Amino acid sequence: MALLDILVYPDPRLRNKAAAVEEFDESVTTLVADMTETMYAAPGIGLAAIQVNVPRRIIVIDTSEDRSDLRVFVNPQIIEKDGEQQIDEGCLSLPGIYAPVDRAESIVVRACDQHGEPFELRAEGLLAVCIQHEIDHLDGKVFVDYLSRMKRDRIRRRLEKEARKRDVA
Ligand code: GNR
Ligand code: NI
Repeated sequence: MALLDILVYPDPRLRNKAAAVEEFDESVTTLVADMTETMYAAPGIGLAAIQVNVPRRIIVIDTSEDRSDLRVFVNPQIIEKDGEQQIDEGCLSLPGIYAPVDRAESIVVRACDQHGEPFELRAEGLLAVCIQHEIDHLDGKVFVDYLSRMKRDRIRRRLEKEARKRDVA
């Protein structure tokens, strides 16, 4: 297992679009194990492969309190969306930034696990938000894209300033 580096906004590599997994080989199970370790260590409730600079359609999520409910989504597709909800979202690629985003309240997602086994899942609430947030990453999108240009610019300047401080230290 290995801890992976998480890209920080506005890193242009967060704009890469992830390609579907075609072959469920050891590279997939190894990446899932490393992403899981990285998500729990961060700590976060989800992680998309794009955030660790691997442009493949792979997501890990655990929204449980006691970190006992790992879910793996390979090639996820939302096939149904219903209702609306808005919660303050955060992102491991935007440390310290939180803002509300409009999302579907309930979704049905079709995906495969890390071994290529297909499944469908109905999700609501925080899990549904997290799945939508992670699939956005796979399409090169981050949640601040839904905010106004002014708010996004302010966030970008703040994170750039913090990155400069880190480089000097
Ligand atoms: O850890 C995370 N928390 C979170 C909170 C509200 C909505 C979405 C998320 S996902 C985020 C981890 C992350 O950046 N995944 O891409
Ligand atoms: Ni994120």
